[in-house]
Order: sequence, then structure tokens, then C-alpha cells
Amino acid sequence: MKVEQGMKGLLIIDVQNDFCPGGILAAPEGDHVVPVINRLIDKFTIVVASKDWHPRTSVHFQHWPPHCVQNSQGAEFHPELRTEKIQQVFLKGTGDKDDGYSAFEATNLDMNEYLKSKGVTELYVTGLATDYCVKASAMDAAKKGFRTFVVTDAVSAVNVKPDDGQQALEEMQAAAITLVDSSQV
Ligand code: VGL
Ligand code: ZN
Repeated sequence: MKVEQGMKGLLIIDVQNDFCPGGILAAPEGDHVVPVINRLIDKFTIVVASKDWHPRTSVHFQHWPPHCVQNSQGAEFHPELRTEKIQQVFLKGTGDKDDGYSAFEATNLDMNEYLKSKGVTELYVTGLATDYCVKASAMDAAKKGFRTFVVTDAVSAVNVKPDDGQQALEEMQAAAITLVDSSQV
């Protein structure tokens, strides 16, 4: 009998210049995720990414310094990310009243439908930032029925408060999301 094998998808959240050191809303160690993600990419047949993609003015900027403005240099992927391996980019936070923390809120394409149409049942979440968009995306993935993993050495937090990243990981675990190290993938 053939055992059904779940298709694994890699989701790379917001590995953009503005969230890396030197950027306007940096996760202090945001660039550390890049080599880890670059190694993980080869273990997946389905690789997708999100971009925070805000208009020049947005209610979102009442909470945050203006970042990841559409077509700006800060909204570009980190220059060392292996972007040629990314099969689809999902744009989120694109409206002027839209925070768009979760990649499932992307407006250019429905990510849930895309991943399901590719047969993805297990989703491995990586990228920036642990305490905002990684958390929101992983929580939505679990709600939408994906077996959801967060790769702990492939995510990094902004840490407005010093333990925000750690708290986010605990909240995700409590929501039946599995934390794994990249060596376990
Ligand atoms: C994010 C804060 C504001 C993120 C985006 O990508 O985690 N955080 N916008
Ligand atoms: Zn944003």
C-alpha cells in the first residue's frame, strides 16, 4: 500500500532590508537567518516568500516607522537570499488601512489556495520577524489546517521588549505549532 506523503513547503517571511541590521525596523540579528534559509531551500520542492509591501502612507505607520514601502530599496529582499529559488512572492500590507502581518493576508494571490493547489500539507515557516509576521503567519497556517513548523534558528525577533521573541515562540507552541531546529528538517 502506498503511504501518503505530505508535501513540505518552505515559507520565507519578509527577509527584506528594512528588517535586517541597517534597516529602519531591524531585527537586531535579522541577517543571521539568511544562510540558514539558504541551506534549507534545497530540502524543499515548494519554496515561497512574502514581502511586507506598504504604500507610502498607511495607518500601519501610526505604529511603526515607515518601512518596506513598495518599490523602495528597504523593501528588497536581503541581497544574499537565494531569491532565484523562490517560486512565488506574496505581497501583504498593501492597502493604506492594512497591517498585513500574516502572509495569508497577501493581496496579489491567495497563499492558502496556492499552497493547497501544490499539495502542501506541512508548512515550515522561517524569516522575520518572530514576534510579528512569523507568528501571525504560523498561527494562520495552523488554523488553515497545515501541519505547521517554525524553524527556530531561521527566525529572528524585533524584540521591542527583550523577551517578545521568546514569548511568541511559546504562544506558537501552545497553538500546536512545532518548533524545530534547521538540523532536524
Ligand atoms: C513586521 C512589524 C511591522 C514583520 C511588519 O514583518 O514582522 N513587523 N511590519
Ligand atoms: Zn509592516
